[in-house]
Amino acid sequence: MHKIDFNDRWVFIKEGKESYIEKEIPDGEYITLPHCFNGIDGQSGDGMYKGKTCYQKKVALTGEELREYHYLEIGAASLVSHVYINGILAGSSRCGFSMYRVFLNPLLKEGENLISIVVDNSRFDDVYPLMADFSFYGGLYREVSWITTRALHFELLDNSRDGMYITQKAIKNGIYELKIKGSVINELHNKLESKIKVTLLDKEGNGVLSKTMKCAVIEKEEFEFIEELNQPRLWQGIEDPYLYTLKVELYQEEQLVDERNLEIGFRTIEITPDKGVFLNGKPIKLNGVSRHQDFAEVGNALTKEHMELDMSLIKEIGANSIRLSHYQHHDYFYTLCDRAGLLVWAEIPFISVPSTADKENQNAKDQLERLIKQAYNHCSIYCWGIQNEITIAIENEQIYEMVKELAAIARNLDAVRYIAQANIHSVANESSLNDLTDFVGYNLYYGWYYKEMKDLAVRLDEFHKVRPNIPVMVTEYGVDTNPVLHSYTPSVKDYTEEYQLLFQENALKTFKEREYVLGGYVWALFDFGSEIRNEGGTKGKNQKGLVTIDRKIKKDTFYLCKAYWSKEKFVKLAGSRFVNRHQEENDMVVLSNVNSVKLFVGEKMIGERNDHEPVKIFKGVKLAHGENFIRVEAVDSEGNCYYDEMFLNRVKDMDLSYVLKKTEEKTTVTNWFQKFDLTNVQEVAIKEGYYSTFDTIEELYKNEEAKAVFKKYFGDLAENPQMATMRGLMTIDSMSKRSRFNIPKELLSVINKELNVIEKRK
Ligand code: GCB
Repeated sequence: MHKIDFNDRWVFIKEGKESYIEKEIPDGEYITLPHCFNGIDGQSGDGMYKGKTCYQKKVALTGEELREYHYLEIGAASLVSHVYINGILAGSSRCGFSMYRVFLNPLLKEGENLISIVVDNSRFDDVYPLMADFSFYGGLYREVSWITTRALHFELLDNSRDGMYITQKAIKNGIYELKIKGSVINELHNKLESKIKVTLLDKEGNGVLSKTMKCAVIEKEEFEFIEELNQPRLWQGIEDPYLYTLKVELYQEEQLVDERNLEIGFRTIEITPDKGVFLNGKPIKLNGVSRHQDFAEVGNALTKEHMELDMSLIKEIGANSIRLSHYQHHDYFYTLCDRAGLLVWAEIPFISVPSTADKENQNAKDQLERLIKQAYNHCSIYCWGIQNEITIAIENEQIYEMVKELAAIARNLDAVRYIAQANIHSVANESSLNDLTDFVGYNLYYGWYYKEMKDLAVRLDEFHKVRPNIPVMVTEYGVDTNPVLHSYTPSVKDYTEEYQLLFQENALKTFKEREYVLGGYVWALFDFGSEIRNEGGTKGKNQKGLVTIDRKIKKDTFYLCKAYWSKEKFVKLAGSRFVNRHQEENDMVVLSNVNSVKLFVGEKMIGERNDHEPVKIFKGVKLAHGENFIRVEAVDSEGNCYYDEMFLNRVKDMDLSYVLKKTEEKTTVTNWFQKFDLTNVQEVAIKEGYYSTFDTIEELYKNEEAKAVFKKYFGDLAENPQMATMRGLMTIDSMSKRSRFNIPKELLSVINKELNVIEKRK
């Protein structure tokens, strides 16, 4: 297989005329892939383009070249795409985060060929994600490659990436089994003799294992090697992410015709309900971050440099695990994770609400199949996440069935890895949803969307008590934070850096104190585009990141995590952006993984600490009027020094630019029910054939009277774009189970009294 970049000089137009399928775009723009057409508007919060677009490129081929076999590999195109060669459909994909390939030969001709790719990011009722808190960027946003093969080659069209699957597992006392299973294709469909050779090389390039197998191929032939390896050097996570290279060569009569070089790590991962996670038999708390793939101004059109920058930040913070949410990420990113030693939670966008248009849930199944087949060979991946908060609107048997089916598909495709899910907090501990995967994650926002920070520990302990046999972790926790906002008295929904710090510290302590908690994934490492958001002084972004979307500002909480997780010694003064201080006495927060720390104001040392605490607070430090130079000095046990410094300005009056102007916030969280009388409410026995709180909003809306009742209590709620997508699923009853709607139980009876007298027409 010969693969070349096919990224330069595409012609792009942000419209999808039928004629572009076969005719050249007259006045398009020249672009280079990867390309996203929502790089700016997908993060502006002012509405983004959603619709058809077209990418075109010409390629000239000679008669001789046509005797070879040609494939186009599309890294990813969002959300739905169709590839046309000289006006004829050659292939398409409804899995906007996965790679796909198209066999070109039947449609190619000698001379010039026109390739048109129509990419559409409109809403499709049967394509995930349907609804989520991130921007559904459109574009041909990963690289495109042109692949040329000989007649004999490894499989290219089974939705896998490598045409083979490598499985490693420990079988006994330091002995590992290495299984390589794949297929060889013969384009000529006449019998060809081939030979497959596998060689395992260590980092220095020494052969550790070598095996050859003969294989006669007519059309397609499967092959399988099962070898044993004694005492391989293990992949030890971030401590020592040791990788071997597996070279798999395909020969036709002694001539090398195809080849794969795949990195592989040997490791065992055990997840227990009471003692947490074990990597190669050693306990490891998952100090995790979550990542969305987008970046300021380019949307999801990432280059290798973007991904390497992200990885350098992940390494800096000291995370040992990552949740790559909420969809399949770039293959190179999984490779970076293998090399960095991160344990990866990989997942599909079966998120928020299931499709009512796709009864078979085919799109979720397809995305799962592609994720697993394409990412299978990455040793960093320890689990497949099959759903995220899929019960936001409603939790019922149908959804359980869907999750069950996805779990079965994942198990069938990968017998070794764990299968997991991330539940919304409203899923009861006892819910049978929790029984459908090997372990469970909960997205818990106690102290942000609901209740208080301390309730995180309460909830986890309750879960563990009720479900002692289900391993549990926190798959999301976080708070929106705008690094220009500051407070002496941080509180929920103030969006300050100081509140994020408190929130994060509470969570990290909670995990640390509980052996049974597998760990947590902070939501999120980077701010990300979310077209539906307008809060915390910013539009179009979710600001729960520890780093801003342009990766330029590391919020204080970044260093808090670093102090907890990283072995790279450092010291950092929190609050350096909270420059103008109107109080004389200030608590100085020092974040460090070095025990011995001294704090200075000007030349004067005003305090010293020597302990293991990652957060060291120097209380009531007095500031003089005007500029104050604050310096912190840390010395480790070997005598190495680390410094940080900042200027603080003592001012007379409070700097109001640090306080959020509460104008834009109008969320669905209200107390509007207070205006209804809920005293002495009697329960209503629901009559069949009449409307009730158990009908979906869509059904209520079909009847003018029932709609009026709904509107009386909820106003235009059902018409806001987010709710609109849930109308077919959500009932008033299911809304009442979501704390953000704040619906008192008694209100259901009040509403039923009015709804349950309206007869349903046949
Ligand atoms: C969640 C979702 C995630 C959101 C996050 C939030 O539970 O899984 O996609 O971005 O909450 O910030 O609200």
